[in-house]
Amino acid sequence: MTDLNQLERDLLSQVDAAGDEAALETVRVSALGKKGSVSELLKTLGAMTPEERKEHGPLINGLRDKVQGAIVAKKETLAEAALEARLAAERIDVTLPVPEAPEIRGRVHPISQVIEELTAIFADMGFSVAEGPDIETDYLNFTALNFPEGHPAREMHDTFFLAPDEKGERKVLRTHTSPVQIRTMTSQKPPIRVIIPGRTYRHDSDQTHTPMFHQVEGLVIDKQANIAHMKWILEEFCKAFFEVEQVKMRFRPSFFPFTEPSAEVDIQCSRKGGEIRFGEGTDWLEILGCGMVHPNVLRNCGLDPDEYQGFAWGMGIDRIAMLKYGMPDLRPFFEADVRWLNHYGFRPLDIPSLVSGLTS
Ligand code: 2NM
Repeated sequence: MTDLNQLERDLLSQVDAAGDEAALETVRVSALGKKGSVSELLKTLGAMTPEERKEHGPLINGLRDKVQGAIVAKKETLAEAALEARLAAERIDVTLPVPEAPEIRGRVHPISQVIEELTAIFADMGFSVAEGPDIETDYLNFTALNFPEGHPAREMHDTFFLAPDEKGERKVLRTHTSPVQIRTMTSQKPPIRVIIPGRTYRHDSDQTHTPMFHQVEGLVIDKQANIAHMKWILEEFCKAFFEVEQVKMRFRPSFFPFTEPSAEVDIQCSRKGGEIRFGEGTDWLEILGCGMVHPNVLRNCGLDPDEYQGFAWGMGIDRIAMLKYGMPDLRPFFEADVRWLNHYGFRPLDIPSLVSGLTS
């Protein structure tokens, strides 16, 4: 008959001597595993008489419980010691930059950011945003806007034409966002105050032109809307967008088929060492075109020019983005290069607003 006291001392000292969790597991298997010393003893209970079992059962079960308890306790001690050792060995360099969380790792394209910025500015002045399709009818892109058939201004737009449909109608990729102004004037009653940012297309490609580019146009129609209102809106926009206290603007007479009178607008700037600054200097830079909406355009939209008048303007988003953020070349805008986007892009949570600041 096995000496239970001796076996208990042996097993408990083996548990105590185990230096790590692997050694402890070996001891556990040798005692409590299928063929372990304690398990073998438990099996002998089956062959005993009831009297023998009454005597030996509690002793063997007691031994099993004691060994099991010692192993559990030892396991905890070993785990704590292993953690202590790791904490002592590992070091964190708290001066390293914190890696960005996945949800803020992407970058917002400068054009998207600038659209958000100018939307915030014009929304603050009571404008809403309108949108329309990139593929337009010739009527909405030209005719309704007072470009007569065969007028040279149509050719000046370097239009992309789609193949004619079964009725012989040739759709176009819109050459400006102005067709959306027509859609707005024919579907909404004045007073109208909208801006229309969006993609536009012209068959033109060089250092400063891409066949697809972005425009934002604005339109105000009311009974009394006049040039003074237009000048104020454009000046407030330029100050807010370029984040300067004051800008000098120069309105040069120009021509657009859809406005009369028409003007091109320059803003004063300084150019030192290739850097452009607004609100100072003696140079001029053209940034937008504008004018009073032509009576023919109003009539084409079912508005009576004797009752309603208004003004409109248009500017290149890509161009004002380059000016504001000091980007020298237009082409990388559309090359989808993540290195460029990491440099010039915006953090997804830097949402422009006039309250928190357009740019932070
Ligand atoms: C420009 C310049 C001047 C313009 C005019 C209109 C409309 F529909 F009201 F006639 N929309 N956009 C306009 C006027 C656009 O872009 C340089």
